[in-house]
Amino acid sequence: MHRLLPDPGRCAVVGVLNVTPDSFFDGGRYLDVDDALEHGEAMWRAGADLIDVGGESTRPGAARVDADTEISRILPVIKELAGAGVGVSVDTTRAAVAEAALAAGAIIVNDVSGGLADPDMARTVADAGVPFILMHWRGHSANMDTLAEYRDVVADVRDELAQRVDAALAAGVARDAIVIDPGLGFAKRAEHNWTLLRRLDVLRDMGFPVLIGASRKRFLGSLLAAEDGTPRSPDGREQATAAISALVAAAGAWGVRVHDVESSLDAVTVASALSDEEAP
Ligand code: PMM
Repeated sequence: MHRLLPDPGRCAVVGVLNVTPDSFFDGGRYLDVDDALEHGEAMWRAGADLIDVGGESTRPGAARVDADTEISRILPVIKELAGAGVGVSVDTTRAAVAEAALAAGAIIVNDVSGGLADPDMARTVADAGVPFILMHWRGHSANMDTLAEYRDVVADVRDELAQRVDAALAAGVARDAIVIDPGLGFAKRAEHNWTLLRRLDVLRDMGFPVLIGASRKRFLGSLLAAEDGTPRSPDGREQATAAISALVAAAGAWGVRVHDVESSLDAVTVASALSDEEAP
């Protein structure tokens, strides 16, 4: 495992910090730098292994912002958090944003496009020598829901991720710096997400740490819908998120990316006790 990748001896917990006005769950909550810092530090104190800071919403249908806006949102937050000793990843699809974030103290690049959105991304990450989280992605949020067509979702996601891994390696990213992520909800309908979660072994067999981002996503809202079909609101999806954290930890995920650190930390701790005969 790369020295900059958290390796806490259980499934890692990555806390989400979106400095955006429009992310589906925390959009608008942390646009103010002080609010963002307070929340980031609180997640870190609660035991997060990494704080993932993003400045562009990827919610379905979201419009893009320009790189300068993205940088101006996240840079002060990353500088302060990293300066306070917090481990920070940057959630961006742009090489210029990644470069600025790394210069400000981020130690990991989380690219939801797996390097596909910006041809300079993989080289930028390789030059910096930092870990690279490659998520499965087929297109920007404005039209991703139209791209959810698969022959066999598990095989297709595996093969498309393998192409992103090959491109990253070809650009000079070290093998031990790569983390893969199936990208739940990105060009995927609920049934695709469930099938991918059922077959995590296929992704694990690719030989890289696997990150899962299920936190409060739409497929949990539809699973927990009211009798009249109204989806459960994002605020009511936390217990289901923690259940997924426990289950994917038990299935060997390297990490979970979540909005609520406490509940998922408890969940992955339970999973690790169950799998460890030395535990109490
Ligand atoms: N999901 C979102 C954003 N970034 N990054 C990774 N690696 N995996 C994900 O599943 C993922 C991500 C969207 O959720 P948010 O709006 O709550 O950040």
